[in-house]
Amino acid sequence: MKRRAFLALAGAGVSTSLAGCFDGSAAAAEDNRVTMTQVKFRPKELTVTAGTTVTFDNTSSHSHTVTASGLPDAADDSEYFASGGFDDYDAAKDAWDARSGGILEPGDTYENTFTTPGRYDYVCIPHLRADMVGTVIVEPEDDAGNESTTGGY
Ligand SMILES: [Cu+2]
Repeated sequence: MKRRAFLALAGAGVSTSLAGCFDGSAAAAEDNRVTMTQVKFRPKELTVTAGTTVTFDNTSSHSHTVTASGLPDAADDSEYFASGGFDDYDAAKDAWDARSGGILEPGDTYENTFTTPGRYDYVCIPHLRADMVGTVIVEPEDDAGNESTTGGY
């Protein structure tokens, strides 16, 4: 009887430490997600592996945009990303000025899959002056397994 109780306790201890691990996993899953506060992207800099889809989630009560401000050296034009699906920054800016698209209202999300390693800076157009900017760092896949078989730049 006593031994059983001890085992139960030991089991509880194991569960507790596993829960700690799960917390870590949850945090890892969050790594592919950027939230928007009043005038900030969080995290400001996010590092992902090539092929990762990043979700930008407007968790604030303000309207924002996710608009790439520059392209990494390795990327071609197809790597441009912006909420609203614009082809370049000027198009996104014009759309914002005209309130004609690309706006992420509270609760809206925008996703982009980053396929080419490099540094991707982006901004929130309406809050650029408040320094609402962010960066996604895309690293090559760890295992060389299928690396660069779809290159063709
Ligand atoms: Cu904003």
